[in-house]
Amino acid sequence: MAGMPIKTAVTPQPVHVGVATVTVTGVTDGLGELLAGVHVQVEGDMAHPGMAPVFADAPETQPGVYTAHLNFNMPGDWVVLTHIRLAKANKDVLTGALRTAWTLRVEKNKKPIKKKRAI
Ligand SMILES: [Cu+2]
Repeated sequence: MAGMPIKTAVTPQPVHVGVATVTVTGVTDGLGELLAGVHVQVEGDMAHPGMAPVFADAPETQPGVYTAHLNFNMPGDWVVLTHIRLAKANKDVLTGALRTAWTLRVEKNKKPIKKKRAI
């Protein structure tokens, strides 16, 4: 797997105090295919201590394009972090999990039932 070629862009440039648009692209399966069920959030942190971070959800506004409106509420140095949460499972993962559970159940069913002892 080649990894995700994630890109984050902030507009307008130069960035000024106030709401800016943060665009995240390149969330793929590593082979170039877009992923479904992805949740993207961006976080803005100031370099100096004592500032609460700002967050914004980035819904998918076009296929593979996630757009957030982040409020840079103070002049200074900001760091933008991108949080990407992938869908928890896909068909292959679920199929494998169900097959494993089925196999374990069948094996357990072959064992004799132990009667619980009354206390
Ligand atoms: Cu600040």
